[in-house]
Amino acid sequence: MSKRKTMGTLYQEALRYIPGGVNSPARAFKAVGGDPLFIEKGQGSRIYDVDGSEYLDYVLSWGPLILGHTHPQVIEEIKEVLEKGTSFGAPTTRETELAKLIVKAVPGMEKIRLVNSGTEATMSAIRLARGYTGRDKIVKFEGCYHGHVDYLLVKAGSGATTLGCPDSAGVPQDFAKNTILAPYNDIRVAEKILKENHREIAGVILEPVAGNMGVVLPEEGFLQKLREITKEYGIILIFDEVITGFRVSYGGAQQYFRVIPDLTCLGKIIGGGLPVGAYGGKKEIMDYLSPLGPVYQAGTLSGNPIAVAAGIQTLKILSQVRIYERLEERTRNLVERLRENARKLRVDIHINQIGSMFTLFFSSHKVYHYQSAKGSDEKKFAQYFQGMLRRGIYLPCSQFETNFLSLAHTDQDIEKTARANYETLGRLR
Ligand code: KE4
Repeated sequence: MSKRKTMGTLYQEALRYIPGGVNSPARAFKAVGGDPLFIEKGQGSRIYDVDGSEYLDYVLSWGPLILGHTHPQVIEEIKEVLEKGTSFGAPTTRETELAKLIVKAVPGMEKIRLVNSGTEATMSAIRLARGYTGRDKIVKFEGCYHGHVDYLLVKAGSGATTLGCPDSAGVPQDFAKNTILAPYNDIRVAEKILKENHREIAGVILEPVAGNMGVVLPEEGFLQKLREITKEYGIILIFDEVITGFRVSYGGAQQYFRVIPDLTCLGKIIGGGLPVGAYGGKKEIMDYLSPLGPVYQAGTLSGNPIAVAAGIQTLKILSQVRIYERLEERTRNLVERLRENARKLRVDIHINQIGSMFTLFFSSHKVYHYQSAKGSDEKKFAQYFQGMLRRGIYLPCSQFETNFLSLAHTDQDIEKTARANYETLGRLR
């Protein structure tokens, strides 16, 4: 049997063939130091690296695994569908079933188109907004990340901010000139922008709860006011719910805050860990899409039977009663313990939490927009990340990402995490 390769060797080998050794820069440990772990398997709330070390997982594949890893019913369903084939490039009944489940769950979605990623969903929703209104400009908010769409990589959050390139190279000025930036949670500036440019603005896109600056909640009335103003000017309001969809509630942030957008983008959870994205909304807008209308969008593997099967099974389990209350309760318990630890140890932190998502900022002030998020102590975060990793807790490798809990996280997991947090905070320099 060949000698097991060390993690370092695996990383060196990956570096030889893959830029940075990762297929998504968000996975690089550049902001926290050291090399990324190579993961062998996941089970419930845990992942195991190739050396067999076990970690409590708060990344959960960056959000999709709200049921935890390898949920038996999801795995069973995937295996059963797999036997019949992997892809046909033709309609299947399961695509209609997943579409129906999502349309019934998400208040603003009368029709939906399945795609393969969140990026495809936001890119397509914006093209649709432009095609429907005949206008070119788009408003996005600083710190929000909507995937790696050229003209949305402008003051983008997530890995773009983590790795210091919120405005990516390779995006011609010409592409970005139709993107207007606004500060998140500042309704006055947003209102001014919309008032002054409404004749040219096709749509406004935002994360209704930002997850890519770390978690930043909408201030009271922000979403409601944005809805009113966009409605007044016939501007398409697009909620990017790739993170919040089926995360903060079964109907997403739009149900949680009772603000209904014209279009919604989804991803992550609706694929149950396989590649699925979706966008949808009002029927009269969605029917502008090819083959009915003039806005083209397509995809070889869109609505793929295996991915759709994982999504259907995941949503069916999530539709059961009290699932979200249980997730929120456990998350609140953990967050309260972390706040108490920081108080006892006199460490300046600020935690934003909603549903089963939260971020612990190394900041002495409230974090309510991109600038205040960026004011966090990233060095201290890196030390914290490494200390928690040494104690078997796997966190997102960036201060500007979201921690997620799953249905598989137990009270014992919370206890272990709170203890590791206390020991780690206690040793921060
Ligand atoms: P994908 O293309 O990565 O499936 O989705 C893009 C996207 C769109 N909208 C929101 C609100 C998102 O959070 C994302 C992707 N999220 C990042 C992490 N915050 C995914 C991790 C990664 O890029 O590897």
